[in-house]
Amino acid sequence: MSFPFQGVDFLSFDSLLNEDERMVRETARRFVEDNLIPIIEKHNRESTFPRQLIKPMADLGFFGINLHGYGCAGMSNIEYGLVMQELERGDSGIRSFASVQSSLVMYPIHTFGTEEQKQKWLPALAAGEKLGCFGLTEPNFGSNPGGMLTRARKTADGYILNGEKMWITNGSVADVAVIWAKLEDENNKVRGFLVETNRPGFQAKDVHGKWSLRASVTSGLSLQDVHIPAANLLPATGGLKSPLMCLNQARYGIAWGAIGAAMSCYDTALKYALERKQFRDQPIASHQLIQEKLSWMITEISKAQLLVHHIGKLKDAGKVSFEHISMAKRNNVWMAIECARMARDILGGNGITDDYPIMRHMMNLESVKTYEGTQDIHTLIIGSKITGIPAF
Ligand code: TGC
Ligand code: FAD
Repeated sequence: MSFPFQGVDFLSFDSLLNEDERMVRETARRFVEDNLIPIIEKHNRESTFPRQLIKPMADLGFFGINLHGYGCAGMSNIEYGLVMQELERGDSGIRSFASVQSSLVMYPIHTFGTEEQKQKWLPALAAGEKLGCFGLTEPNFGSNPGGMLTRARKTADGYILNGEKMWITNGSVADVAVIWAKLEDENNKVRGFLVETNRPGFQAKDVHGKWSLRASVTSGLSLQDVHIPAANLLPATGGLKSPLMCLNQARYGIAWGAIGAAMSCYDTALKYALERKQFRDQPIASHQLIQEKLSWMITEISKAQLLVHHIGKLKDAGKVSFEHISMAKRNNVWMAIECARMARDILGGNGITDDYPIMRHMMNLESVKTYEGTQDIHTLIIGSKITGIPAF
């Protein structure tokens, strides 16, 4: 059972939003209420990705939302964040899908691609007619992608790629993979390549048995002598910094998304606590220990909202640093997991079932804590900034 969502706003956060931003959020919220919430528990149980949502999400402009031109919506970073918040209030896996398509596939093509690559891919990706994935992580190189073993070698008319990528969201449903590889002919500099997934030698195999992000596709990729034309190199990529720039876009969206998951848990717990009665026929919300948990949640959610709003404004002004984004991702995902755990506790036995969304959010958030830089890697990124000493 889930309760209709009214929004969570303790500090008049909405007064910081303009009319367009509120309207975008309402559109995303309605989409999630009408299309995602009714089907998500079934998809989560069956571990299937709800493909039927791709077209409606594309029609609402959710892919490449903060990019300009080429069929993209060209919205502000606050609007982008609010959409991610609402999607993740539904499910982290659906937000993941949108993050990868937008921030990890469309953004690199938009930022590092040729005009021809942009014309070919961006309108189709924005319309959801083509899907993409982002291959950075490898079986033995996760937090330390700079150690990657995937290699590209120049040929007369293009490149040959060899390597393995692991934990790749959308891997087996993608039409195009943004693959990061070291180019042997350029002293092993990291470059980005567009690899159509139907090329001989490219294989994607799904990871099964996940207890987290069950409504999202996660795959391992294998590239065995995959030939691509020279025109598939993303020419403006150069060094590890290029994929890390893509991660900033996605991490920013995740920082907003995590608030959505936390809001869902808080809202469910509050409504449940007001209805559920124990001892002297009193709602459990009347007990001080329950109020303490709810107070903690609303305080942390409110602080998290202010953090991402400030960072969104900095991003729009071109003044954000990647360390700012690390702080928001690290704090907000931690906050959301703590909210999920407290909310689960408030629901007692009911909290462990999928009659309520809490346990699903909690399990999803375990992945969100790990991907796009683990909690501890973001701690070290902040530590490196303030001390000047990289401790990785
Ligand atoms: P390091 O020497 O520190 O950095 C190399 C160069 O890059 C610069 N840089 C960044 N630039 C832009 N944005 C960032 N976030 C940047 N971080 C670093 C840095 O200034 C340097 O520039 P330059 O000019 O000096 O060359 O590199 P390192 O090898 O020591 O690694 C640093 C570290 C550990 C922080 C980095 O590798 C890291 O962030 N590791 C975490 C890996 C990660 O997040 N992987 C995510 C894979 S994708 C994914 O998870 C998708 S999940 C699906 C979904 O989103 O839903
Ligand atoms: P490791 O790097 O092995 O880390 C294991 C533990 O060691 C962590 O706690 C970490 O914090 C800690 N650790 C590592 N180094 C240090 C250090 N120097 N100091 C202190 N502690 C350290 N990747 C992609 O490229 N594309 C995707 O689409 C994608 N989607 C994903 C989807 C899911 C569901 C998941 C789970 C992962 C996905 N990833 C993707 C990969 C993700 O980015 C990595 O899992 C993540 O970067 C961590 O790498 P790892 O799993 O290899 O863990």
